[in-house]
Amino acid sequence: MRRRLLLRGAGAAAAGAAGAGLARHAIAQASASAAAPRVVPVVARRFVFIPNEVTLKKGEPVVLEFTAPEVVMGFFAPALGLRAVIVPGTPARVPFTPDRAGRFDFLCDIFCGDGHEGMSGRLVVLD
Ligand SMILES: [Cu+2]
Repeated sequence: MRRRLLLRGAGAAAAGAAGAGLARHAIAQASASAAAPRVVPVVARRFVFIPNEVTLKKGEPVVLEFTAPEVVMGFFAPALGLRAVIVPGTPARVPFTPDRAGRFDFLCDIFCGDGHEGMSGRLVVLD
């Protein structure tokens, strides 16, 4: 339940930050315009995120696109309220527009094996 709320909150925050109402958001998704957010691919494998550091720009909408070739993985950035479950075979897309600069750690929050506890990364948001 908490997971669902977090995801919903993150989506609403991203849409709000982009200044888009629901209708505008739908239109933006339907058209492949130049304003389409930058897609940042991240692979989650035992026991690393590749890349494990992603640099973003404040105010620039992105979609973090996670894939997990091996087993189910989690992505959780608590300070940003972002979370996703990454299922092999299905990319997990996390739309996100950073609204403040800083360094934000993320981690795998689904047990994936002996190295799970050390599986982490960082989003670096520049001004
Ligand atoms: Cu894990």
